Amino acid sequence: MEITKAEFATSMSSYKAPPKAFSQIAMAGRSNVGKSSLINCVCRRSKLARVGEAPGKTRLINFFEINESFYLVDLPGYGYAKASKAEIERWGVMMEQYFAASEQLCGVIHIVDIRHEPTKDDLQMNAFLRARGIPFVVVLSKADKISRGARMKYMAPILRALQVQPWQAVVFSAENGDGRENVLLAMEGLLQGRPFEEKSLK
Ligand SMILES: Nc1nc2c(ncn2[C@@H]2O[C@H](COP(=O)(O)OP(=O)(O)OP(=O)(O)O)[C@@H](O)[C@H]2O)c(=O)[nH]1
Ligand SMILES: [Mg+2]
Repeated sequence: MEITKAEFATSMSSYKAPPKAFSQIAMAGRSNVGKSSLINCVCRRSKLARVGEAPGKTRLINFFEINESFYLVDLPGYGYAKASKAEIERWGVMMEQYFAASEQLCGVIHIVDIRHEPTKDDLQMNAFLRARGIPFVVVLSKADKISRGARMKYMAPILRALQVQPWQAVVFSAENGDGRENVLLAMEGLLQGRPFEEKSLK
């Protein structure tokens, strides 16, 4: 799959069906992990989704229409340490609502920072997706921050904690585009309802 057309569709603070009944792939992960950057990288558009130096940039549920056939959904991140109790609560309600109501959701890209072991929130997201039976692919972001040789060392404990096999996960950098093809394959797999395996590249 290649993305030939990408445009902002709509933003919402509480879930309502977007304009078209397209399949949706949502980006989930900690605040600042690179969800919005991943959307920009796969679409090759540096300013499609708003990216922030500081965590808590994406506050609403943002829909991007891709190839006139599906939506990429940019969700606000979790685990932002400086968020107030009220904001955390608002986030929880928004997410709960989104996952409960979005009938067209066909899968989630769960993004975690390759440099850090999963947080309690990451584990919770993982358990939530499994409990709801929502197909997901784990993407390890910011791979440009570590050397290639160190990848396996960083990946192993993360994948163990999330109970994902190495060939089912994608190592990715929005900075240099490493792993972009695999992210696209993973998205294609979610849209077609088949699991992603890196082998399928070869
Ligand atoms: N080096 C490097 N930096 C990245 C990468 N992906 C994102 N960043 C940087 O990380 C910061 C946060 O990126 P965002 O894409 O806004 O993160 P987010 O997950 O959407 O954050 P929230 O909207 O707050 O939940 C920005 O300064 C990005 O430039 C990456 O692959 N490599
Ligand atoms: Mg964001």
